[in-house]
Amino acid sequence: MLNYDNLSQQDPELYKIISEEKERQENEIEMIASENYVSKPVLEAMGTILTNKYSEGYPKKRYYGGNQIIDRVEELAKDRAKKLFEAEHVNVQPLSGSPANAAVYFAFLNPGDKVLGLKLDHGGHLSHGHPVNFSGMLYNFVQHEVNVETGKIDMDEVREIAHKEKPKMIVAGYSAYSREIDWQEFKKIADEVGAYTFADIAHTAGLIAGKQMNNPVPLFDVVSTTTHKTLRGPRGAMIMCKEKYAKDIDKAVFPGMQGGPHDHINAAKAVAFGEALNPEFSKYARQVIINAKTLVQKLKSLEYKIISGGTDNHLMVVDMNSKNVTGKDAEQTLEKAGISVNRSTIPNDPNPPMKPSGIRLGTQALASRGMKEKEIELIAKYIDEAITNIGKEEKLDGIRGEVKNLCQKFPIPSA
Ligand code: DSN
Repeated sequence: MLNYDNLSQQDPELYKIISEEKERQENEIEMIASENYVSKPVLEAMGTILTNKYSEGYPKKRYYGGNQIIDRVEELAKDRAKKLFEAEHVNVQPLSGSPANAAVYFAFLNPGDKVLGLKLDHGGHLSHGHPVNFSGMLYNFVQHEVNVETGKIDMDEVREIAHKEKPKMIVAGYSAYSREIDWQEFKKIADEVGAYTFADIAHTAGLIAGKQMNNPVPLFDVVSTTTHKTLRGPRGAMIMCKEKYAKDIDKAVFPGMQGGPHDHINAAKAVAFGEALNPEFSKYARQVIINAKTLVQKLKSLEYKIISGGTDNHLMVVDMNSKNVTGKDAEQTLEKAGISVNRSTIPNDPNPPMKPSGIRLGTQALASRGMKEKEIELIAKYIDEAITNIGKEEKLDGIRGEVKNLCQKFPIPSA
Protein backbone atom coordinates (compact mmCIF):
# COMPACT_ATOMS: atom_id res chain seq x y z
CA MET A 1 0.00 0.00 0.00
CA LEU A 2 1.11 3.61 -0.40
CA ASN A 3 2.59 5.38 2.56
CA TYR A 4 -0.29 6.13 4.93
CA ASP A 5 1.78 7.21 7.93
CA ASN A 6 -0.25 10.33 8.59
CA LEU A 7 -3.59 8.60 8.28
CA SER A 8 -2.56 5.72 10.50
CA GLN A 9 -1.30 8.07 13.21
CA GLN A 10 -4.15 10.54 13.15
CA ASP A 11 -7.05 8.19 12.57
CA PRO A 12 -6.09 4.63 13.55
CA GLU A 13 -9.76 3.62 13.62
CA LEU A 14 -10.32 4.35 9.94
CA TYR A 15 -6.84 3.16 9.00
CA LYS A 16 -7.63 -0.22 10.54
CA ILE A 17 -10.81 -0.53 8.48
CA ILE A 18 -8.95 0.34 5.27
CA SER A 19 -6.20 -2.16 6.13
CA GLU A 20 -8.79 -4.87 6.59
CA GLU A 21 -10.31 -4.08 3.19
CA LYS A 22 -6.83 -4.21 1.65
CA GLU A 23 -6.32 -7.64 3.19
CA ARG A 24 -9.72 -8.77 1.90
CA GLN A 25 -8.88 -7.61 -1.61
CA GLU A 26 -5.50 -9.33 -1.45
CA ASN A 27 -6.79 -12.66 -0.14
CA GLU A 28 -10.03 -13.03 -2.04
CA ILE A 29 -10.98 -13.58 -5.64
CA GLU A 30 -12.77 -10.65 -7.26
CA MET A 31 -15.22 -11.66 -9.97
CA ILE A 32 -17.71 -8.78 -9.90
CA ALA A 33 -17.75 -7.78 -13.56
CA SER A 34 -17.65 -4.04 -12.85
CA GLU A 35 -14.63 -4.00 -10.52
CA ASN A 36 -10.88 -3.99 -11.06
CA TYR A 37 -7.59 -3.03 -9.41
CA VAL A 38 -6.00 0.29 -10.31
CA SER A 39 -2.24 0.59 -10.67
CA LYS A 40 -0.18 2.35 -8.03
CA PRO A 41 0.35 5.43 -10.25
CA VAL A 42 -3.43 5.75 -10.71
CA LEU A 43 -3.89 5.44 -6.95
CA GLU A 44 -1.17 7.99 -6.31
CA ALA A 45 -2.75 10.53 -8.69
CA MET A 46 -6.07 10.15 -6.84
CA GLY A 47 -4.39 11.03 -3.57
CA THR A 48 -2.84 14.31 -4.72
CA ILE A 49 -3.37 17.95 -3.74
CA LEU A 50 -5.36 18.42 -6.94
CA THR A 51 -8.36 17.62 -4.74
CA ASN A 52 -7.95 21.08 -3.18
CA LYS A 53 -8.96 22.97 -6.31
CA TYR A 54 -12.30 24.21 -7.60
CA SER A 55 -12.49 24.56 -11.37
CA GLU A 56 -16.07 24.92 -12.59
CA GLY A 57 -16.06 25.35 -16.33
CA TYR A 58 -13.62 24.01 -18.89
CA PRO A 59 -9.95 24.64 -19.75
CA LYS A 60 -9.38 28.37 -20.39
CA LYS A 61 -13.04 29.07 -19.55
CA ARG A 62 -13.23 28.63 -15.79
CA TYR A 63 -15.37 30.44 -13.28
CA TYR A 64 -12.56 30.45 -10.68
CA GLY A 65 -9.01 31.77 -10.77
CA GLY A 66 -5.84 29.77 -10.37
CA ASN A 67 -6.73 27.05 -12.85
CA GLN A 68 -3.82 27.44 -15.28
CA ILE A 69 -2.25 24.17 -14.08
CA ILE A 70 -5.52 22.28 -13.64
CA ASP A 71 -6.27 23.13 -17.29
CA ARG A 72 -3.20 21.13 -18.30
CA VAL A 73 -4.39 18.12 -16.29
CA GLU A 74 -7.80 18.15 -17.95
CA GLU A 75 -6.36 18.71 -21.44
CA LEU A 76 -3.97 15.79 -20.96
CA ALA A 77 -6.80 13.47 -19.90
CA LYS A 78 -8.90 14.61 -22.88
CA ASP A 79 -6.09 14.25 -25.42
CA ARG A 80 -5.21 10.76 -24.25
CA ALA A 81 -8.87 9.67 -24.26
CA LYS A 82 -9.33 11.05 -27.80
CA LYS A 83 -6.37 9.06 -29.01
CA LEU A 84 -7.41 5.92 -27.19
CA PHE A 85 -10.95 5.82 -28.59
CA GLU A 86 -10.53 7.87 -31.82
CA ALA A 87 -12.95 10.42 -30.40
CA GLU A 88 -13.64 13.85 -31.89
CA HIS A 89 -14.61 15.37 -28.54
CA VAL A 90 -14.24 14.15 -24.95
CA ASN A 91 -15.63 15.44 -21.67
CA VAL A 92 -13.74 13.84 -18.78
CA GLN A 93 -15.70 15.56 -16.00
CA PRO A 94 -18.62 13.14 -15.37
CA LEU A 95 -18.38 11.86 -11.82
CA SER A 96 -19.81 8.43 -12.52
CA GLY A 97 -21.72 6.35 -15.05
CA SER A 98 -25.31 7.33 -14.23
CA PRO A 99 -24.58 11.10 -14.14
CA ALA A 100 -22.75 10.72 -17.45
CA ASN A 101 -25.81 9.07 -18.95
CA ALA A 102 -28.05 11.74 -17.45
CA ALA A 103 -25.90 14.39 -19.14
CA VAL A 104 -26.20 12.57 -22.48
CA TYR A 105 -30.00 12.51 -22.22
CA PHE A 106 -30.03 16.19 -21.14
CA ALA A 107 -27.95 17.11 -24.17
CA PHE A 108 -29.98 15.25 -26.78
CA LEU A 109 -33.53 14.93 -25.43
CA ASN A 110 -36.44 16.76 -23.91
CA PRO A 111 -38.41 15.19 -21.06
CA GLY A 112 -40.93 12.76 -22.50
CA ASP A 113 -38.89 11.97 -25.62
CA LYS A 114 -38.84 8.36 -26.72
CA VAL A 115 -35.72 6.21 -26.33
CA LEU A 116 -35.17 2.57 -27.25
CA GLY A 117 -33.00 0.45 -24.92
CA LEU A 118 -32.52 -3.08 -23.60
CA LYS A 119 -34.54 -4.22 -20.56
CA LEU A 120 -32.66 -4.41 -17.26
CA ASP A 121 -33.33 -8.10 -16.62
CA HIS A 122 -32.10 -8.87 -20.14
CA GLY A 123 -28.72 -7.26 -19.46
CA GLY A 124 -29.44 -3.52 -19.71
CA HIS A 125 -28.72 -0.87 -17.08
CA LEU A 126 -30.95 1.01 -14.64
CA SER A 127 -30.11 4.26 -16.44
CA HIS A 128 -31.36 2.82 -19.73
CA GLY A 129 -34.98 3.42 -18.84
CA HIS A 130 -35.90 1.41 -15.78
CA PRO A 131 -39.05 2.86 -14.16
CA VAL A 132 -37.38 3.30 -10.73
CA ASN A 133 -34.52 5.32 -12.29
CA PHE A 134 -34.51 8.99 -13.40
CA SER A 135 -34.18 7.76 -16.99
CA GLY A 136 -37.46 5.86 -16.84
CA MET A 137 -39.16 8.68 -14.95
CA LEU A 138 -38.12 11.53 -17.27
CA TYR A 139 -38.09 9.88 -20.67
CA ASN A 140 -40.40 7.58 -22.53
CA PHE A 141 -38.36 4.39 -22.86
CA VAL A 142 -39.48 1.53 -25.03
CA GLN A 143 -37.49 -1.61 -24.41
CA HIS A 144 -36.39 -4.61 -26.37
CA GLU A 145 -35.31 -7.99 -25.10
CA VAL A 146 -32.75 -10.63 -25.95
CA ASN A 147 -33.98 -13.59 -27.97
CA VAL A 148 -35.44 -16.28 -25.66
CA GLU A 149 -33.72 -19.12 -27.53
CA THR A 150 -30.27 -17.65 -28.15
CA GLY A 151 -29.94 -15.19 -25.26
CA LYS A 152 -28.56 -12.73 -27.83
CA ILE A 153 -29.81 -9.39 -29.08
CA ASP A 154 -32.09 -9.91 -32.04
CA MET A 155 -31.40 -7.08 -34.51
CA ASP A 156 -34.59 -7.89 -36.43
CA GLU A 157 -36.59 -7.22 -33.27
CA VAL A 158 -34.65 -4.00 -32.63
CA ARG A 159 -35.42 -2.86 -36.20
CA GLU A 160 -39.09 -3.80 -35.90
CA ILE A 161 -39.54 -1.88 -32.63
CA ALA A 162 -37.53 1.08 -33.90
CA HIS A 163 -39.68 1.37 -37.04
CA LYS A 164 -42.88 1.04 -35.02
CA GLU A 165 -41.94 3.39 -32.17
CA LYS A 166 -39.70 5.91 -33.99
CA PRO A 167 -37.52 6.71 -30.94
CA LYS A 168 -35.47 9.91 -30.85
CA MET A 169 -32.50 7.95 -29.53
CA ILE A 170 -31.32 4.34 -29.50
CA VAL A 171 -29.08 3.26 -26.64
CA ALA A 172 -26.84 0.20 -26.96
CA GLY A 173 -24.15 -1.14 -24.63
CA TYR A 174 -24.98 -3.12 -21.50
CA SER A 175 -24.14 -4.26 -17.97
CA ALA A 176 -24.85 -7.95 -18.11
CA TYR A 177 -24.56 -8.95 -21.77
CA SER A 178 -21.68 -11.15 -22.79
CA ARG A 179 -21.70 -10.77 -26.57
CA GLU A 180 -20.14 -8.41 -29.10
CA ILE A 181 -22.56 -5.68 -30.16
CA ASP A 182 -23.33 -5.02 -33.81
CA TRP A 183 -22.71 -1.26 -33.69
CA GLN A 184 -22.96 -0.96 -37.49
CA GLU A 185 -26.42 -2.47 -37.53
CA PHE A 186 -27.57 -0.29 -34.64
CA LYS A 187 -26.33 2.76 -36.56
CA LYS A 188 -28.11 1.58 -39.71
CA ILE A 189 -31.40 1.13 -37.85
CA ALA A 190 -31.03 4.52 -36.14
CA ASP A 191 -30.42 6.17 -39.52
CA GLU A 192 -33.52 4.45 -40.96
CA VAL A 193 -35.72 6.01 -38.27
CA GLY A 194 -33.81 9.26 -37.73
CA ALA A 195 -32.67 8.45 -34.17
CA TYR A 196 -29.51 9.52 -32.35
CA THR A 197 -27.08 6.72 -31.54
CA PHE A 198 -25.87 6.44 -27.95
CA ALA A 199 -23.44 3.71 -26.82
CA ASP A 200 -22.81 3.03 -23.13
CA ILE A 201 -19.53 1.10 -23.11
CA ALA A 202 -18.99 1.26 -19.33
CA HIS A 203 -18.29 -2.46 -19.13
CA THR A 204 -16.23 -3.06 -22.23
CA ALA A 205 -14.25 0.20 -22.55
CA GLY A 206 -10.98 -1.49 -21.54
CA LEU A 207 -11.50 -4.27 -24.08
CA ILE A 208 -12.25 -1.69 -26.77
CA ALA A 209 -9.24 0.44 -25.78
CA GLY A 210 -7.15 -2.76 -25.83
CA LYS A 211 -8.35 -3.38 -29.42
CA GLN A 212 -10.08 -6.65 -28.58
CA MET A 213 -13.65 -5.52 -29.25
CA ASN A 214 -15.28 -3.25 -31.80
CA ASN A 215 -15.24 0.49 -31.10
CA PRO A 216 -18.52 2.42 -31.53
CA VAL A 217 -16.91 5.85 -30.93
CA PRO A 218 -16.10 6.71 -34.58
CA LEU A 219 -19.58 5.59 -35.61
CA PHE A 220 -22.02 6.73 -32.93
CA ASP A 221 -23.20 10.25 -32.10
CA VAL A 222 -22.32 9.89 -28.43
CA VAL A 223 -20.65 7.31 -26.20
CA SER A 224 -20.42 7.21 -22.41
CA THR A 225 -18.20 5.06 -20.26
CA THR A 226 -17.14 4.65 -16.70
CA THR A 227 -13.37 4.64 -16.23
CA HIS A 228 -13.01 2.05 -13.47
CA LYS A 229 -14.24 -1.22 -14.91
CA THR A 230 -12.25 -3.05 -17.63
CA LEU A 231 -10.53 0.29 -18.36
CA ARG A 232 -8.83 0.05 -14.94
CA GLY A 233 -8.85 3.74 -14.07
CA PRO A 234 -10.23 5.66 -11.07
CA ARG A 235 -13.92 5.73 -10.15
CA GLY A 236 -15.50 8.09 -12.65
CA ALA A 237 -16.78 8.44 -16.18
CA MET A 238 -16.46 10.34 -19.43
CA ILE A 239 -18.48 11.17 -22.52
CA MET A 240 -17.19 11.05 -26.09
CA CYS A 241 -19.09 12.56 -28.99
CA LYS A 242 -18.94 13.99 -32.47
CA GLU A 243 -17.54 17.53 -32.55
CA LYS A 244 -20.94 18.90 -33.61
CA TYR A 245 -22.39 17.83 -30.23
CA ALA A 246 -19.42 19.00 -28.13
CA LYS A 247 -21.06 22.19 -26.88
CA ASP A 248 -24.33 20.46 -25.98
CA ILE A 249 -22.54 17.73 -24.05
CA ASP A 250 -20.26 20.15 -22.22
CA LYS A 251 -23.22 22.35 -21.27
CA ALA A 252 -25.20 19.34 -20.07
CA VAL A 253 -22.34 18.16 -17.80
CA PHE A 254 -21.59 21.66 -16.46
CA PRO A 255 -23.60 23.69 -15.57
CA GLY A 256 -26.45 21.30 -16.44
CA MET A 257 -25.68 18.39 -14.14
CA GLN A 258 -22.61 18.93 -12.05
CA GLY A 259 -20.58 21.50 -10.13
CA GLY A 260 -16.81 21.48 -9.99
CA PRO A 261 -14.95 18.59 -11.56
CA HIS A 262 -12.87 16.27 -9.37
CA ASP A 263 -9.45 17.29 -10.63
CA HIS A 264 -7.50 14.64 -8.71
CA ILE A 265 -9.72 12.00 -10.34
CA ASN A 266 -9.27 13.59 -13.76
CA ALA A 267 -5.51 13.36 -13.19
CA ALA A 268 -5.90 9.67 -12.37
CA LYS A 269 -8.00 9.25 -15.53
CA ALA A 270 -5.10 10.74 -17.50
CA VAL A 271 -2.73 8.22 -15.92
CA ALA A 272 -5.07 5.32 -16.68
CA PHE A 273 -5.55 6.44 -20.30
CA GLY A 274 -1.77 6.66 -20.62
CA GLU A 275 -1.50 3.09 -19.36
CA ALA A 276 -4.19 1.94 -21.78
CA LEU A 277 -2.28 3.51 -24.70
CA ASN A 278 0.68 1.29 -23.85
CA PRO A 279 0.79 -1.87 -26.05
CA GLU A 280 1.00 -3.96 -22.85
CA PHE A 281 -2.64 -3.03 -22.19
CA SER A 282 -3.77 -4.99 -25.26
CA LYS A 283 -2.18 -8.10 -23.79
CA TYR A 284 -4.19 -7.59 -20.61
CA ALA A 285 -7.41 -7.03 -22.61
CA ARG A 286 -6.73 -10.15 -24.65
CA GLN A 287 -6.13 -12.22 -21.52
CA VAL A 288 -9.37 -10.97 -19.95
CA ILE A 289 -11.32 -12.46 -22.86
CA ILE A 290 -9.29 -15.68 -22.96
CA ASN A 291 -9.96 -16.06 -19.23
CA ALA A 292 -13.69 -15.48 -19.71
CA LYS A 293 -13.91 -18.02 -22.53
CA THR A 294 -11.93 -20.53 -20.43
CA LEU A 295 -14.30 -20.02 -17.51
CA VAL A 296 -17.34 -20.53 -19.73
CA GLN A 297 -15.91 -23.77 -21.07
CA LYS A 298 -15.04 -25.12 -17.66
CA LEU A 299 -18.39 -24.17 -16.10
CA LYS A 300 -20.27 -25.69 -19.03
CA SER A 301 -18.31 -28.93 -18.57
CA LEU A 302 -19.55 -28.86 -14.95
CA GLU A 303 -23.12 -28.49 -16.27
CA TYR A 304 -23.72 -24.81 -15.51
CA LYS A 305 -26.00 -23.04 -17.97
CA ILE A 306 -24.47 -19.87 -19.41
CA ILE A 307 -26.88 -17.27 -20.83
CA SER A 308 -26.30 -16.96 -24.60
CA GLY A 309 -24.08 -20.05 -24.39
CA GLY A 310 -20.80 -18.16 -24.11
CA THR A 311 -18.98 -14.87 -24.04
CA ASP A 312 -17.10 -12.46 -26.30
CA ASN A 313 -16.09 -10.09 -23.50
CA HIS A 314 -15.09 -10.19 -19.83
CA LEU A 315 -18.35 -11.40 -18.34
CA MET A 316 -21.00 -14.08 -18.32
CA VAL A 317 -24.35 -14.58 -16.64
CA VAL A 318 -24.80 -18.06 -15.18
CA ASP A 319 -28.33 -19.41 -14.83
CA MET A 320 -28.17 -21.01 -11.40
CA ASN A 321 -31.45 -22.84 -12.01
CA SER A 322 -29.11 -25.33 -13.66
CA LYS A 323 -27.92 -26.15 -10.12
CA ASN A 324 -31.24 -25.56 -8.31
CA VAL A 325 -29.72 -22.64 -6.40
CA THR A 326 -30.86 -19.00 -6.35
CA GLY A 327 -28.46 -16.23 -7.39
CA LYS A 328 -28.63 -14.83 -3.87
CA ASP A 329 -27.65 -18.14 -2.23
CA ALA A 330 -24.87 -18.62 -4.79
CA GLU A 331 -23.52 -15.11 -4.14
CA GLN A 332 -23.58 -15.61 -0.36
CA THR A 333 -22.04 -19.08 -0.54
CA LEU A 334 -19.24 -17.93 -2.82
CA GLU A 335 -18.59 -14.99 -0.48
CA LYS A 336 -17.98 -17.51 2.32
CA ALA A 337 -15.51 -19.28 0.04
CA GLY A 338 -13.63 -16.02 -0.59
CA ILE A 339 -15.04 -15.39 -4.08
CA SER A 340 -16.95 -12.13 -4.73
CA VAL A 341 -19.65 -12.27 -7.39
CA ASN A 342 -23.01 -10.58 -7.71
CA ARG A 343 -26.46 -12.01 -8.07
CA SER A 344 -28.02 -11.18 -11.41
CA THR A 345 -31.32 -11.50 -13.16
CA ILE A 346 -31.57 -13.80 -16.16
CA PRO A 347 -33.71 -12.89 -19.19
CA ASN A 348 -37.40 -13.15 -18.24
CA ASP A 349 -36.40 -14.02 -14.70
CA PRO A 350 -39.32 -15.56 -12.83
CA ASN A 351 -37.72 -14.41 -9.54
CA PRO A 352 -37.48 -10.88 -8.07
CA PRO A 353 -34.25 -8.78 -8.40
CA MET A 354 -33.25 -9.30 -4.74
CA LYS A 355 -33.48 -13.05 -5.22
CA PRO A 356 -32.83 -13.55 -8.93
CA SER A 357 -31.94 -16.74 -10.75
CA GLY A 358 -28.42 -15.96 -11.87
CA ILE A 359 -24.97 -14.74 -10.99
CA ARG A 360 -22.72 -12.52 -13.08
CA LEU A 361 -19.03 -13.37 -13.28
CA GLY A 362 -16.21 -11.26 -14.72
CA THR A 363 -12.56 -12.06 -15.33
CA GLN A 364 -10.97 -8.60 -15.72
CA ALA A 365 -9.68 -8.31 -12.13
CA LEU A 366 -8.19 -11.81 -12.35
CA ALA A 367 -6.28 -10.84 -15.49
CA SER A 368 -5.07 -7.66 -13.77
CA ARG A 369 -3.54 -9.89 -11.08
CA GLY A 370 -1.81 -11.91 -13.79
CA MET A 371 -4.07 -14.98 -13.57
CA LYS A 372 -4.39 -17.03 -16.73
CA GLU A 373 -6.12 -20.18 -17.98
CA LYS A 374 -4.58 -22.52 -15.39
CA GLU A 375 -5.77 -20.37 -12.49
CA ILE A 376 -9.19 -19.87 -14.11
CA GLU A 377 -9.71 -23.64 -14.28
CA LEU A 378 -8.85 -23.87 -10.61
CA ILE A 379 -11.26 -21.04 -9.77
CA ALA A 380 -14.06 -22.77 -11.72
CA LYS A 381 -13.38 -25.85 -9.58
CA TYR A 382 -13.58 -23.76 -6.38
CA ILE A 383 -16.86 -22.21 -7.55
CA ASP A 384 -18.34 -25.61 -8.24
CA GLU A 385 -17.11 -27.08 -4.95
CA ALA A 386 -18.64 -24.15 -3.06
CA ILE A 387 -21.98 -24.41 -4.87
CA THR A 388 -22.05 -28.18 -4.30
CA ASN A 389 -21.43 -27.60 -0.59
CA ILE A 390 -23.95 -24.86 0.18
CA GLY A 391 -24.52 -24.64 3.94
CA LYS A 392 -21.44 -26.73 4.81
CA GLU A 393 -19.46 -24.08 6.63
CA GLU A 394 -16.37 -26.18 7.26
CA LYS A 395 -16.06 -27.14 3.63
CA LEU A 396 -16.52 -23.50 2.53
CA ASP A 397 -13.84 -22.43 5.00
CA GLY A 398 -11.50 -24.99 3.44
CA ILE A 399 -12.10 -23.56 -0.04
CA ARG A 400 -11.50 -20.08 1.37
CA GLY A 401 -8.08 -21.26 2.53
CA GLU A 402 -7.24 -22.61 -0.94
CA VAL A 403 -8.43 -19.35 -2.51
CA LYS A 404 -6.15 -17.40 -0.16
CA ASN A 405 -3.15 -19.57 -1.12
CA LEU A 406 -3.83 -18.93 -4.81
CA CYS A 407 -4.29 -15.19 -4.26
CA GLN A 408 -1.00 -14.86 -2.42
CA LYS A 409 0.83 -15.96 -5.58
CA PHE A 410 -0.82 -13.09 -7.51
CA PRO A 411 -0.49 -9.79 -5.61
CA ILE A 412 -3.01 -7.09 -6.50
CA PRO A 413 -1.50 -4.25 -8.55
CA SER A 414 -2.66 -1.54 -6.14
CA ALA A 415 -1.18 -3.11 -2.98
N1 DSN B 1 -22.74 -1.16 -10.85
C1 DSN B 1 -22.37 -1.40 -12.22
C2 DSN B 1 -22.30 -2.83 -12.56
O1 DSN B 1 -22.07 -3.62 -11.66
O2 DSN B 1 -22.46 -3.18 -13.71
C3 DSN B 1 -23.27 -0.71 -13.18
O3 DSN B 1 -23.78 0.45 -12.65
